[in-house]
Amino acid sequence: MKICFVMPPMASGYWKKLGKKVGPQSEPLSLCYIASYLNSKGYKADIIDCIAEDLTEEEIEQRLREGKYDIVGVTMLTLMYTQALNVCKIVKKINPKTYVVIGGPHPTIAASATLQNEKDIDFAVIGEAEITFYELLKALDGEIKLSAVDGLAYKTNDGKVMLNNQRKLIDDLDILPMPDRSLLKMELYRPSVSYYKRLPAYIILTTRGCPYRCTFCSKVFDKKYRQNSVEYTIKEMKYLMEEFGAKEIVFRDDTFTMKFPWVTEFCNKLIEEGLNKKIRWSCMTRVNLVNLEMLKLMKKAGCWGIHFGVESGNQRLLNLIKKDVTVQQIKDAFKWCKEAGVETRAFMMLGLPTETKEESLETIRFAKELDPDWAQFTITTPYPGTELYKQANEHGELKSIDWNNYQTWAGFSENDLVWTTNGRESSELKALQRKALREFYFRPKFILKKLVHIDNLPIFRKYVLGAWALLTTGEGRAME
Ligand code: B12
Repeated sequence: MKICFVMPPMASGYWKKLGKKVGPQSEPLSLCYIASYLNSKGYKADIIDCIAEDLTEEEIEQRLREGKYDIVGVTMLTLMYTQALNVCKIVKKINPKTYVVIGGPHPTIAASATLQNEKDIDFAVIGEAEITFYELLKALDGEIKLSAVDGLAYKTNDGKVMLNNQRKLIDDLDILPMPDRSLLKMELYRPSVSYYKRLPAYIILTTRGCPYRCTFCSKVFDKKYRQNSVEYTIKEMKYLMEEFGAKEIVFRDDTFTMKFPWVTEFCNKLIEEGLNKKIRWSCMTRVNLVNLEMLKLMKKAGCWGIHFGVESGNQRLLNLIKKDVTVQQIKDAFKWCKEAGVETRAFMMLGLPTETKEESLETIRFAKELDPDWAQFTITTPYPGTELYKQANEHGELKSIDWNNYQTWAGFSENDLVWTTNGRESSELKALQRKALREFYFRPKFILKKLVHIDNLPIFRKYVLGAWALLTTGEGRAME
C-alpha cells in the first residue's frame, strides 16, 4: 500500500502574514513519527509538507497524482480545518477510491462531527496514531476487523459514524522509532526568529501528556505524562547534529522539566560527553517546575533559554483558568533564570474570561516588570474540546464556529475575534495585542539589551526582521 501524509497549507491570517516573515517553519514531527513507525514495519510512507514547501493547490494535486497513493493521511489543527479539508477533496478528486484519514488535535476532540459533516473523509484517528494507523492498514488488508482498531472513527457504507474503543496510551515512548527526518526537506526548517541563536536549529519532542488542568489547553495526549529516556533523547540530538549539522535544539515539550531526576541525568550526561560545548538548547516549561539549582545545571549543560506560560499577573485570573501557580512563583522563576544566566520568554494571554481592560493593562505592565528576554501576547481563543470552550457562553459570547477564525494572533489579521469576554470589544482587544507587543519590544531598555548582545550578523539580521514585521504588519495594512 502506498501511503502519504500531508501537512496542509498554512491557515490564513497571522500565520500566513506575520508568521511568514518571522514565524517558524516547523518540522511536522507528528507525521514523521507515524511515517517512521510504519516504515519500520515494512510499509513505504512519504510526507508532503505544503507549508514548508509553499505548495499551491495545483502543485499539491500534481504531487498527489504522481504518488498514486492508496491512502492519504492529513493533519488537522482546528485553525487549519479548511486547508486540511481542501487536501482531502483533492485526494478524492484524483481517485475516489483512495482512503482519506485525518488526525491531530481537531479530530481528536471532534472526530464524529468532522466525519459526519465531511464526505471526503473516510477515517479519523483519535489521539496517538502510530499503532492505530498501523492497525488500520492491517484492517484494510483484511487481516483484522475495522471495529477492532482502537482509537479509530469511521463511516459505515450507510453513512453511520462508528467510534471504536479508546486506544491505550503508549507507556514507553522509546518503543517508537526516532522520527526519520530524511522524509523531510530539512533545509527548509527553522524556528521563529526569537527561538534560536544559531542555525540550523531543529525541534525535538521528548514527552507526551500533561497532568495540569489549564482551561485553555487542547489536550491531545491525555493527562498521563510520558517521556523518552535520556539515552533516546541524546541519541536523537546526536543524529540531528551528525546528519543535519544541528547547532541548536528546541525542545517543544509543554513541560520539559516535569521530572527533576530526568533533567539532572540529562544535563549531567550532556556535560559528561562534552555535548554542552557542541550544541545549545532551549525548552518550555512551567514556573512551578524549576529551581535555582536546576537552572544552574541546565545552563552548564548548554541551555540558553526557557519559555514559560505565564498568561497573567493577576492571581484571580490565574485561579480562574486553573493555572495552578502563584504570582510569586512566576516572579521567582524569572529571577532565578536571570541569576542562572538563562534567557526567558513569557507567554502572556490577553482577554481571559472576566478580564477587564484594566486587568489587561496590568498583564502588559507585569510582563515589562518581569522583564523577560522575549514576550508573546496572544488573544484568548476557546478551542473546541477545552474547558474554556464549554464556558465561552457563560463568560461572553461565542460568535463563530468558522474554525479559520480561531486565531490567537487576530490583532494581525482582518478577522474579528471569535469570542470576547463580557464587556470587551473585538477591536479593542486586537488593538491591545499590537500595543502590548510594540510597548514591550520598543522599550529603550530592551533595545539596548539586545544590541549589547549581538555577536554576529545573522542575529542582527533576525532582530531587524522581527522589528520590521512588528512595525509593518497590522490590521488593515497590505501584507504580501
Ligand atoms: C510544535 C507545535 C506547533 C508548531 C508546529 C505545528 C506543526 N506544524 O506541527 C507551531 C509553532 C508552528 C505551532 C503553531 C500553532 N499551534 Co501548535 N503546537 C505545537 C505543539 C507544542 C507540539 C506539536 C507536536 O509536534 N506534537 C508531537 C506530535 C507527536 O504530536 P501531535 O502533533 O499531536 O501528533 C500526534 C497525534 O495528534 C496524531 N496526528 C497528528 N497529525 C496527524 C495526521 C494524521 C493523518 C493522523 C492519522 C494522525 C495525526 O498522531 C501523532 C502521533 O501520535 C502542540 C502541543 C503538543 N504538546 O502537542 C501545539 C498545538 C498542536 N498547537 C496548537 C495551537 C492552538 C497552535 C496555534 C493556533 C497557536 C497560535 N498561537 O496561534 C498555531 C497554529 C499554526 C498553524 N499552522 O495554523 C494547539 C492545537 C489546538 C487545536 N485544537 O488545533 C496545540 C495542541 C497546543 C494546545 N495544547 O493547545 N504549533
